[in-house]
Amino acid sequence: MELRQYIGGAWIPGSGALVNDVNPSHPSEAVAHFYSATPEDVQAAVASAAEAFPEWANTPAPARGRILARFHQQLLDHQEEYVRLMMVEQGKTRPEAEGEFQKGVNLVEFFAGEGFRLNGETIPSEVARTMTYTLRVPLGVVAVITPWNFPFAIPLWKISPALVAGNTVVFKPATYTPWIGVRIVEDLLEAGLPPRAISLILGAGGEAGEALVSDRRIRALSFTGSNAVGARLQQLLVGRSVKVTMEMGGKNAVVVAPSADLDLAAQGVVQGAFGAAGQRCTATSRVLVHEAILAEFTQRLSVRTRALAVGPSERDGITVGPLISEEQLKRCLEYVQDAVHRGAAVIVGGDRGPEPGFFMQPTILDRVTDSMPVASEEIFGPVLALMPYRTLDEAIRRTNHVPYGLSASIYTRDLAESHQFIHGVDVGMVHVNNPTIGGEAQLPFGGVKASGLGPREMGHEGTLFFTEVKTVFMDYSGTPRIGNFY
Ligand code: UN1
Repeated sequence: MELRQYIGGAWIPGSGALVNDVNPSHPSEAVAHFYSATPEDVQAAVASAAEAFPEWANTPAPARGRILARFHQQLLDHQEEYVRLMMVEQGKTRPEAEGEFQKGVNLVEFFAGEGFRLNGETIPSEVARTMTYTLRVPLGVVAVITPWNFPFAIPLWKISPALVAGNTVVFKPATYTPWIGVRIVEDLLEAGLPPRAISLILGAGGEAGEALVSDRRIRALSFTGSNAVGARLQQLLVGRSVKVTMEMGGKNAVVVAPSADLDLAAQGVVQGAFGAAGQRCTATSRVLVHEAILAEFTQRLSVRTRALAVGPSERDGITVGPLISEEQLKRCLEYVQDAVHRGAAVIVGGDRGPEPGFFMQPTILDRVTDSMPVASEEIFGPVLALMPYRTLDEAIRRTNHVPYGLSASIYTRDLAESHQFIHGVDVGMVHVNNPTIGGEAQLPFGGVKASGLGPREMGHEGTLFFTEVKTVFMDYSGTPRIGNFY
């Protein structure tokens, strides 16, 4: 299967290098291939989006929302195809792919309704017979660059608000998951989106993304991905008036307090640490356990972790699929070896999986200290650092000691302790008796410190990012403005 880009209202092959789209459960199987976008392809995509902008911006917002509502129905009609693509292209297990599908369609459903809610405000003026109010207007061409770990939901949570707000989009999905990107664009077009309101570019490595972000015609960038790529894109934007929202790394901690329901906590930590094979920015990668319950909790956590089944995502009973690439697998193994070298102990896992795909055993490390890289750097794989703590203040301080601030969670039955934790942790999202992962379409999603830049995504705030405020002074007095209010 050859995948094509969508530029200027036509499906065309890229003119750059050949890239194989590989099944990470069976790396010898090429699922599809494509030819990368060149900088000229990218420029053509931006030019087409710029031409399409005025007409789309002038389409009433509820009508834009209705196209998204039809798109929502298209996605539902093609559910099985998307789920299978997430399994073969990304390596998700079926329940994980179904979960991501549900989340993605919820997002589209929410943003379709935003067409009815692009409200400005009326605000009283200082001046008699003058009406002052704000309008929410679109920005223009926006660039959407998305990662491979949520190849369905993340594009939808960026493209849907961008379109409903009246922008035109140039979308670059991750190199590892181009096919899902192609299907999303096909379904948008079938739903009635004007052909040039979206372009799709497929690129290998950084070239296409950098050409996109370097284009002076883009008015906003919505990016999810690594801190390294995020920093590079920020450099390309220096000195330009481009709105930015970036969602990057995490090093999320769960605190298990003495009063916690230990089974619930163990289940939540396993889900947060090893779901999606740990390849999510919200993954639980540290668990701080009160010393009084350390032995008991470690035992329950280990039993649950050993019960996970690693293997090809399509096989029945598999609960942990592959990592995305050999490179990613090596990186995870190196973190484990480094931690052991520094004095940590592997208590579960620690090695590759048993089969040829990019599999890694879910791994728990004990005797970890805060200064080890495994306890402070994002790993993006199924590796969990287990550490004891003594006081809640200490647990909060250590939760905060990393450069990231995406999400955190506490398992406790103590209400005061919950509130102290909520108040004390420096993160964008905080959970009580819940894993560190996940989000809901209508709730703002994102992090502080190195985890993010710019406004939150999802929810109404996610829509507002893709708009500008226009302040209107409507003077119906028929007299010149005098006084101090200029
Ligand atoms: C989730 O936790 O279910 O890249 C979503 C990521 C996040 C999405 C996480 N942007 O992992």
